[in-house]
Amino acid sequence: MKSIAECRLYGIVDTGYVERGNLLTITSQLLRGGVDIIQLRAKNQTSEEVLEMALELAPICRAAGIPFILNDHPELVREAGADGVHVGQDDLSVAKARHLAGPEAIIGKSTHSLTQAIDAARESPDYIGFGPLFATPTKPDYPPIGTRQITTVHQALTLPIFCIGGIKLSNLPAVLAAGARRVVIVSDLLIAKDPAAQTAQCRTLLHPRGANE
Ligand code: 3NM
Repeated sequence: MKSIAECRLYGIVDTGYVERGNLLTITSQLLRGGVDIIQLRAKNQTSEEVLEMALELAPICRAAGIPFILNDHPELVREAGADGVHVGQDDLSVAKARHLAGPEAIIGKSTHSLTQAIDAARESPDYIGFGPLFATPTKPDYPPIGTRQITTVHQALTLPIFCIGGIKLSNLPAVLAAGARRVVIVSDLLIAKDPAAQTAQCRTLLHPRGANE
């Protein structure tokens, strides 16, 4: 399986955008396009539903050698065959998530400011999210933090940082120019006419020299 250090393009399959019956298809399209890591984000579904969806998606991610992360639900990671869990600022600690998900699990944490990023790094997650950079309907209640602190957060921390929030193929060059090395892209991949092609184009910008660079 690809290590987090190798991952630059993080795709989230969000049930706010993808109907139940399309989950497997869209996940395959993201994988075909060359996404490096995938998360299942199902904010309005029960644990049972999340488990059922995860059990469908985990095998195709595993077959592709791509880490499969659950948003919340650390207690389901092992049963779902997932590789890790992503927790928010208001969720349980990284240590608690690791305890529930298992010692091998990848643990990610959301941060929404430089201070939160520095505090989160002290909890030793495997990566952090940093955003939202721009206003986004996917997470509407969070004030955008812009791109000015991207360089600073990379100077301050050594762990992998995935910039997130309103990132699209169209603004990805500017986000990279502002110092981002890794990004999460949700709606721009999911609502694209051709999600695999959109993913592939984003991937080319993030891995300019090829596969694992
Ligand atoms: N977390 P899109 S922003 C799920 O800042 C999520 O922590 C964010 O979706 C954070 O690519 C976000 O469609 C939404 O803007 C990202």
